[in-house]
Amino acid sequence: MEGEPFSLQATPGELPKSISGNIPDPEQDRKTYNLFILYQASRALSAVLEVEELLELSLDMTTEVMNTAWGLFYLMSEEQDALELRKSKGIDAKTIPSSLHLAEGMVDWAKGKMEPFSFDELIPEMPFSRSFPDLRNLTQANPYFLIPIFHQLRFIGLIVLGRRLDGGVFTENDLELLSTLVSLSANAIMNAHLYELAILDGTTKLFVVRYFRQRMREEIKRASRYTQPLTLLMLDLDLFKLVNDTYGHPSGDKVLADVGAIVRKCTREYVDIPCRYGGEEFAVLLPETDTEGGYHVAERIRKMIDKTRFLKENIRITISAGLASYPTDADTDEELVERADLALYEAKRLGRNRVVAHDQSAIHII
Ligand code: GH3
Ligand code: MG
Ligand code: MG
Repeated sequence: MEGEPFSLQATPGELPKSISGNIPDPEQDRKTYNLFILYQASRALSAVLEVEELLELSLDMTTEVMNTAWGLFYLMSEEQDALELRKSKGIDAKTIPSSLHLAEGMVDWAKGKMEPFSFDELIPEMPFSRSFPDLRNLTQANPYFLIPIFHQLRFIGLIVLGRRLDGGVFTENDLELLSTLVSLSANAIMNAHLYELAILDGTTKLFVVRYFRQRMREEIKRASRYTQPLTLLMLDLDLFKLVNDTYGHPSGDKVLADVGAIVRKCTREYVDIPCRYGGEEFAVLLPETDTEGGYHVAERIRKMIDKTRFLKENIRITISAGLASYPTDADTDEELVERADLALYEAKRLGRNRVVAHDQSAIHII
């Protein structure tokens, strides 16, 4: 029955939510069943590119295939000093620790372990309890199994599972399947993570220029094929040097991160392409958008930055923007950048904190 939680004792035809197809009977042919689950899992994982979505899918699959009441997905923090709760399923996230701090020795301990293990096994493992004291806070939730996650021998996370819904215990086969399922997930998650690292700027979380340029070439081709307009915004923070000089470079970086968040908020996810074009310069490509539409987006960004107060000193920052559209202002990506840049220059010249559009004949202010 589609949509029902999947159990290892499922009768043929029962389907887990995240895995579809006719499931072989695990009682009759365990090998075929395992292969089926892993095949479907790898297909499902390869269809997803985003880390957040992959975490959710992995936890869904693990809890469904193992038929557990609930599950938690902890992932290693950027600082590598704690496991952070990234996804929970079937349990109120407020009742469980949002992070598990790693003390010395924990990673080595986990490396020696590498296999799923039951929570009960932990109690006598004193080195583990000592080096991972936060784990005791999980006891209330009554966890059943823990699965350390490794990627190329690096400890990257932990899945915690509750009791099985049918009251059964995990068999050797379950644990083998679980290990392989989790390592498939770990590969997909790390690949997506590395991809995100490669295409996103660390400070602003906007796309890097190299990725932006490639997308711009593709989007111009697409716009030409479907005779659709496309608009490019170039934005530059006003008198930003002053912010650095007054509050220091790290504070300047904090402002850039907040501006990045505003730019993301003001643009369409998965459609528009916002990028950190240079130090404190941004570019946003707006597919299927003409000059008027682009002007509104630029104004939205400009206004939101204008009314936001930054840093603990509550400082005001403004931004100037120039825009140019394909095909009215330019035929190629280089021309588009050049025209939008000219308009931006004009916005600066006219006194900053404004949006200027380039038009085929001349620069003018809307
Ligand atoms: P305006 O654009 O309004 O003409 O003045 P401006 O002071 O912003 O001038 P410009 O755009 O030329 O300034 C660039 C300044 O931005 C120089 C530098 O202090 C700052 N900046 C550039 N990149 C970074 C960065 O990555 N981090 C920080 N904190 N500051 C940066
Ligand atoms: Mg500037
Ligand atoms: Mg600049």
